[in-house]
Amino acid sequence: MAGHTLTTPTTEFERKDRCAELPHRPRVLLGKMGLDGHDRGVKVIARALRDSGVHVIYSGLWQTPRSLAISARDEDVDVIAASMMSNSHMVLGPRLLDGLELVGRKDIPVHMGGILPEKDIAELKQAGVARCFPTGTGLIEIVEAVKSAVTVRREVQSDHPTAQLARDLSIAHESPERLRPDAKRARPKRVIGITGSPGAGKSTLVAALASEHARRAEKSGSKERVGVVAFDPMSPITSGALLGDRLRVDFNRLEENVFYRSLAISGEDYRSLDAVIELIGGCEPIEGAGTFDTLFIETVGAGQNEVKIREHVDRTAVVLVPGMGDAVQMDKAGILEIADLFVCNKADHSGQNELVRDLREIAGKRPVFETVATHNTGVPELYEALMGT
Ligand code: B12
Repeated sequence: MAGHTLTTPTTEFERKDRCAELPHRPRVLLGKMGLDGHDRGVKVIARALRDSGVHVIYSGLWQTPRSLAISARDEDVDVIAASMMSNSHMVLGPRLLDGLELVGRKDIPVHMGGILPEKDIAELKQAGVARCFPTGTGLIEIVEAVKSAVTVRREVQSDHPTAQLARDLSIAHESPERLRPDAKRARPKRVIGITGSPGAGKSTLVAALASEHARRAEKSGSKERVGVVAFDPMSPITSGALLGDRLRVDFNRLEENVFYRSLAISGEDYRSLDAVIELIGGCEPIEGAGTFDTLFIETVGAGQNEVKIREHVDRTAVVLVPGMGDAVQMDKAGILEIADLFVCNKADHSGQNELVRDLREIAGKRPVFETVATHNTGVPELYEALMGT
């Protein structure tokens, strides 16, 4: 194997940690506002940034300025990089800036790129867009621009409690010794771990559970809010990460009813998780709303022996999908032992009967649920079991 290296780039862009010298890993929100589906550019940028050591949050197509502003605040990003391809930049750009002010983080800089006619750029800058990148901008230049937005994290200049929380979480996760000692902490009423192999549909399931919570709270007039912490893997080579779980959640509809935070980790390093959980539970309610009483923790795609999540949560659901392996796999020690309940997701796929049968065999008294998270099938029943109702 001489001459082969493990670091062969997966894209045309060289994988390299270009951010090691910064005060913290840059966090960037890649935003696609508007109704068009041009996502090729944003995907190219996402990979280049990740391969440079940046933590990239992608919230998906069709975001509104408001949902993007909420995402930027809750993810505590250093910069928003908005890709504009549909000739709506002159309307949506200024609305995004207004949105940031309304959610308490007008200090987050906005970079804008894509199809931006030269004549519009001066006007966008005058409106407050920090930098503009028309088509043809090189990837290194985009990475450098993101890096230049990183400043030392201090207490956030905002009286919005969720903005404070988001900053506290960044510090607790990356440099806990710098966490302000007066940050309020309380464990939420319920902390639920959702784990399982990569591709099991955990993100979609968690999004469906959080929506179910918000829907029921709205219907019953309850003020309880729900939080989600979603972990994704950090590159062992560049320390970069692509945090894409957020795109499963419809923030255009859920607004402030769900607090969602993506975090990158290497392996099963859940060192910061207890602090993260307690900070979310201790967050002051925003006007007219309640505290975060229920919290879902979504693990990275887990292998057979990844069981540490159990130490931090009250209840663990292990999610599996049909066609994963034969019954012998079920008898192995590890992740299946930590389940308080099992979920066979994608239960409309072939092999579902076999999986459910095998699970029932090993489950003992533990329940087995069948869901199709993309259609919300089985989600209300699972939600009730997890809530203990
Ligand atoms: C490929 C393409 C498509 C594909 C999209 C595939 C996809 N999943 O993205 C398809 C065929 C589906 C498509 C459809 C349409 N398209 Co089209 N499409 C293009 C085309 C030819 C290339 C875009 C592209 O992918 N480029 C490659 C990527 C890598 O580059 P990029 O997106 O420009 O991104 C780079 C830079 O711009 C920059 N960048 C981009 N965003 C950001 C953000 C930040 C913060 C930064 C720093 C940098 C940055 O960095 C990227 C990497 O270098 C452009 C024309 C062109 N030459 O740009 C038209 C174009 C964007 N399309 C256009 C139109 C009108 C349409 C349609 C409405 C056509 C129709 N009548 O049906 C539909 C819309 C469909 C929909 N659902 O939205 C127009 C938009 C006009 C405008 N904005 O004024 C363009 C400009 C063509 C034209 N000249 O008229 N399209």
